[in-house]
Amino acid sequence: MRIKSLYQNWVKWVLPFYLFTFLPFSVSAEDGHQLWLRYQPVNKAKVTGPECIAAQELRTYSCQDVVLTLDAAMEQDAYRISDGVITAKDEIGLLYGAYELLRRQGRSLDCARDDKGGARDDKGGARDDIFSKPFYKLRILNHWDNLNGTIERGYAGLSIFWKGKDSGKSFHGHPVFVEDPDQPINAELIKEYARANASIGINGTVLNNVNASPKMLSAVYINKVKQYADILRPYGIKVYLSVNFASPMSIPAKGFNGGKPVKTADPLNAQVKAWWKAKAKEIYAVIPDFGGFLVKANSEGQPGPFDYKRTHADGANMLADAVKPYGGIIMWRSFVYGAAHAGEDRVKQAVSEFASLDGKFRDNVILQSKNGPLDFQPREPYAPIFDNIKQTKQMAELQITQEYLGQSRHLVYLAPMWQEFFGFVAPEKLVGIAGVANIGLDTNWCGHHFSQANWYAFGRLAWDPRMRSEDIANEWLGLTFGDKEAGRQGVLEQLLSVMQRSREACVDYMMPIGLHHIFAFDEHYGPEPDGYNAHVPYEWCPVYYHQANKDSIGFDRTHTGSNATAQYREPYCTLYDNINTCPERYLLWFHRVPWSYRLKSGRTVLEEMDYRYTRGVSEVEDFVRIWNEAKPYIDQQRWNEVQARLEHQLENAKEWKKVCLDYFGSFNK
Ligand code: GCV
Repeated sequence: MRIKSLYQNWVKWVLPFYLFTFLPFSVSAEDGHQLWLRYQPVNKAKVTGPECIAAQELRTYSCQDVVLTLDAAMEQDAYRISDGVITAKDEIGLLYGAYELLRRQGRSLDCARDDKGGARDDKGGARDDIFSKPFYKLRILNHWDNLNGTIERGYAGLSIFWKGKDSGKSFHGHPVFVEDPDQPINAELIKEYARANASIGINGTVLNNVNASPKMLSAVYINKVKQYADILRPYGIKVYLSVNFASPMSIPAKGFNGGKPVKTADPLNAQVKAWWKAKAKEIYAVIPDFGGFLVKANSEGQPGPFDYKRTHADGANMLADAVKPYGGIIMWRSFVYGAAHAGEDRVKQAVSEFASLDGKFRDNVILQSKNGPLDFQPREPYAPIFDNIKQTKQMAELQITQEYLGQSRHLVYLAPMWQEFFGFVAPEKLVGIAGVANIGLDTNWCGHHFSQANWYAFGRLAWDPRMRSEDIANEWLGLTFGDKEAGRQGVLEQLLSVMQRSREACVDYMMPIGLHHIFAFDEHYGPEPDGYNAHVPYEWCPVYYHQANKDSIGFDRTHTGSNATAQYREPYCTLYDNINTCPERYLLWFHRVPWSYRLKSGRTVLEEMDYRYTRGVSEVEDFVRIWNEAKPYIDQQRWNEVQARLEHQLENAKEWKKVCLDYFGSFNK
């Protein structure tokens, strides 16, 4: 009784009061699952032309009538939008054009400004005569997803592709998962994933970790890959797999040697070659447009051609020959250290291992290299392998998942960092781009709502690496938080400033003036500048990278030290080698300096650190302030979730500052 009367009173008095008072300012509930595709169905556009996904999308969401036309003379994936007509070579080009149209319309989130049809302002819908084509043919996500459902460096839950089951065992208090190939795939979720990727032009996906299990190539998993390929194909997305170089030693290949594995993985062995050919045939029989293989070989314990005294070229070419008849490619990673050149400065090892092999790779082999020579640090100079390889095709590997940039707990927008990279490595040098995905089963896909911006930015830059990070952020903010209301526009400008400043802030509060890899062991999240462990390779220890002692700090990579500077093209070789011309953002990366050294600011090294760490912290304080002020304009759930993470980021930034200044200060009494 009591509950009923409370309810009646609430409906009679409280609800109308609430509606009257708050509705004009309220924003609908959102959990972020829709990403930047928060279009509301309009269902009023007449769409003519071939019946395809583009037509369905436009019919549902477009505010204007659209004609779709095919033109066989157009380049693959390019589209033209002119006067309500989208033209492309095929249905995938039409789909890209449709998403561009919706993107323009979506920035205002309604049709109000377009009711009369025709051209709209620069935020709105169709502008006459848009022509666009992708800069790269290969725009590929790399998922570091394991077959047991976990994700290496994944911060947004378990894998969307692979499911495991609890083994009943635990490791350090965490349950141990094992593979469970019998579990069905989540077709609906994968379709949403496909749609999101197609909307930003991504056209390939590597479905498993580069630390690959040989089981990936077993029949049961190939069957699953086929199911994924069938869902992704209509969205223009090819599937690729990471392969374990020693797979022939443990997995049968259809039609090969009665299902028996081979005793070796030596790339020059005839049986091994035949095994890979049989495996390629088995895959292509069920996935005719399979993209090819990604390989991590002789790196961090993975098997590879060195195990048989063969070269990377021997290994890559053997695989290339196996997939060549089907149009497949091999993406061979240059992220190697500790094998053939163990003991050498780690940042030099890729060039040492690959430079002499340049020109020796098949034409369907692409060398895939991380943007920096070390490992996705908040700031690194560009990787000089891009200067040293001239005759072999190259791809850049960017890391969307923020392994070293606060993971999915810090708001760090990565496009400014990627843009910095393209300032050194001309986009024309590359044939494609790979991005290590930050996607998982979390409702909002990426863990942090703002981490979605990094997935989005990766796709947009893969389509056009000359896009400005600011324009991408602007686009994403408009689509993700909406710019319909006048008041919200000012807020979005503030958020844009947060995004644009966030990477530099992260560098400041984690590792300014060229410090690098001073993260806690293995987890790579918090600070551990004093990290040293005699049982792991020295280049996994933070102390290896800063080499601080009572007199000096920094890694001498000039001609007086490891001479890593010599791997750079001019003018960078000379510029970086000379302490007077080396940009101070790379100071301790390239130079070893006494504690008394003064930077251009006049501050000593420790004073400069103090200044930068403090600046990083106050930047995050400002981000918190801006987000708090944005509260009335952001839906509650997303606001709360971001707010909690920003508070956490601030705590972390203060911790970084304290730990690092205490530690480095202890040398410089
Ligand atoms: C997939 C770093 C990461 C590893 C990753 C490796 C790589 O070392 O910490 O998790 O392994 O890079 O890119 O292969």
